[in-house]
Amino acid sequence: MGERGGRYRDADEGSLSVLRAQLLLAPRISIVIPVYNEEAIIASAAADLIAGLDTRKLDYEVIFAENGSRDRTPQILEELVATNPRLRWFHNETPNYGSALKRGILEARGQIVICDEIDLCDLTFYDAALPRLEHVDMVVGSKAARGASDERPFVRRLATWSLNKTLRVTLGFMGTDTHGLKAFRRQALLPVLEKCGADMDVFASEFVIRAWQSVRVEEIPIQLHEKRRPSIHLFKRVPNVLKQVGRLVYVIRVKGE
Ligand SMILES: Nc1nc2c(ncn2[C@@H]2O[C@H](COP(=O)(O)OP(=O)(O)OP(=O)(O)O)[C@@H](O)[C@H]2O)c(=O)[nH]1
Ligand SMILES: [Mg+2]
Repeated sequence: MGERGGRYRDADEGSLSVLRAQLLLAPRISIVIPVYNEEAIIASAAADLIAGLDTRKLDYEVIFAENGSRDRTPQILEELVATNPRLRWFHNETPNYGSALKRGILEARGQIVICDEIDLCDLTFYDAALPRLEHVDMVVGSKAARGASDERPFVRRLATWSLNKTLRVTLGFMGTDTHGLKAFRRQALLPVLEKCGADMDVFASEFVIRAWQSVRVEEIPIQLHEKRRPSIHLFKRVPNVLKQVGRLVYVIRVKGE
């Protein structure tokens, strides 16, 4: 009994000190960036982001959530993480924006998580959002709010407008944007994340819609300037988005979950 108890005590103390070490080592901010076939811009975008974060003397890690890439993105990520201990990445076989983002958030260790995109890496959003997280749980960077500007082609702005309209009418969404930049307090949003069942493009929408329903959310306008044109053909994404939004309406409105 004594020995067993002692072993348990040892194990507890061991895991407690590991936990303590992890908490001490954990950076304050985790930046999660889903990436897919980004060999053209990933190295330069990562370098610019890191330079901006270091200039601001932020305590951070960057998690590249990669899945499905068929180009040199994985090799480039491997090289990047080998040269900088603040960088991490993971890979899954199937391309899926939502599951990459979700896994990245779950792997994040910082008290604060910022979800970014490799063609944005907008540090002015970080500057505006971080102080606001003293007062709210989530800050969404909206490309459709008053004061925002969106340089994307008309058809993509129309797609964003249509999606937001659909989410407002069907799900009572109160904000103006669900995709793209967001910063949040990890502990406050983990219960929200657990409820999210959508993947692909609609995961981000479900996450933000559910956040509006249960935690303090604030939107800030952003100036959207992509470093390149969207890599995925817009129209191919529409059927899946409609299917997933339909499922979301059923789950939230009909089942009340
Ligand atoms: N892991 C992963 N990342 C993806 C996938 N599709 C896109 N991404 C990443 O998500 C970010 C945004 O992708 P874009 O191709 O710019 O898409 P977008 O049209 O601007 O996205 P919206 O915000 O939905 O309008 C980039 O960092 C991409 O590399 C995917 O299937 N898997
Ligand atoms: Mg983009």
